[in-house]
Amino acid sequence: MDNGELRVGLVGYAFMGTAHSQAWRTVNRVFDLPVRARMVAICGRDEAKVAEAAGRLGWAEHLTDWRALVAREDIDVVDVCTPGDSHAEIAMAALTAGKHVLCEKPLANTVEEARAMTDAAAAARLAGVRSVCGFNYRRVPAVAFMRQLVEEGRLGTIRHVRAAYLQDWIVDPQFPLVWRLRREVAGSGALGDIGAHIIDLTQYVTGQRITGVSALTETFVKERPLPAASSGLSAVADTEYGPVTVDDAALFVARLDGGAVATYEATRFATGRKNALRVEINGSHGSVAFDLERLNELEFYDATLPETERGFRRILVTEPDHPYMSAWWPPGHILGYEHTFTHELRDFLTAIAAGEDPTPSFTDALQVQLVLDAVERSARLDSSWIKVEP
Ligand code: SOE
Repeated sequence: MDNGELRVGLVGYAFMGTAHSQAWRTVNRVFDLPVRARMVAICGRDEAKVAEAAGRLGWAEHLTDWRALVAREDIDVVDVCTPGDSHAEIAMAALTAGKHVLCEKPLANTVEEARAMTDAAAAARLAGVRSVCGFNYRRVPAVAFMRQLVEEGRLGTIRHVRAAYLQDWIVDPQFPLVWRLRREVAGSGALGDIGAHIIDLTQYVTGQRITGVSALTETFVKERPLPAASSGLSAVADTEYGPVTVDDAALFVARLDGGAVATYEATRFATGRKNALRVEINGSHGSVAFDLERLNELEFYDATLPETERGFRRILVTEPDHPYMSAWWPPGHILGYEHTFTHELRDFLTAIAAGEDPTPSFTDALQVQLVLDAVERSARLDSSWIKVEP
């Protein structure tokens, strides 16, 4: 840290790199924080593309070698927005070099890698170096408020958790074999990409951990055109195809350590559903439901009211007393997807300045990885019950 300034380097400039850049540009303009972030350098393999991205996204410099970025004296924070196959190497090198690390989700492609990253984070913590995993949906104000309601006991004992994350961007069998459909790059498919979000979100909101699962996964389209062949040439007879090596959909039931039972569904084949994340939690005193397509709202059913006055009501989560909202607009002026990343950075910078560990930690993210691994093992064993390592 230099004069209350944290100098940031970001690796990756695609969807997540763009979303994070927006948050780095915004965070100190919205929140009054004890430290300021300076956007020093962005890194990517393609020189022309990363140079263009640096200008467009607001980074002072660009580099093509992440090792050079991690070695720089004038970098305090490394933000990892690459595909999963490089998370472990980059994050561990950065931690070892004494840089605070924000790593996109899922933390890694395997439990082994996630464990090594967690060990590296624990060692770095001794030197005051912080690490966090980017489960950004925790930072939707309505989700954070849902957690508050659970913590305050407004739902009583939680019995049911119902979570679904539905997309449809690969329904077309001619959609190319992009990196997210290759196991060696992405680790898994819908499971790790979007299933990881609902695993983290439900555990965060309920404060309960998944202890065991019974799962099934499916890959509906087993071969797809290779990306190079798919641009305009996909109809020609010699189009080359490659195998899809990840799941298109993953479904599982689970038990949580507080006694709740849960269902999870993650799919990229829910035709018409673009990015539909829905979670419902039922407790002895009430229920809450959240829907990402209406992310400023929370449905709340309070079973402690007289029977004649009960019913799901819609809370618009935009009051100054709602999480994160006091820094934004007057009540009723709603937020969107990108704000979750700004809130993530607000919490990360606040924790660094306070000398505290931000959440979700790499340990929390390792636990999500253990659930992902249990789901895959269960699916391979005809949906047998698989316990998740505590
Ligand atoms: C995949 O389509 C994806 O972009 C995820 O990788 C993100 O984590 C999720 O927020 C939206 O969907």
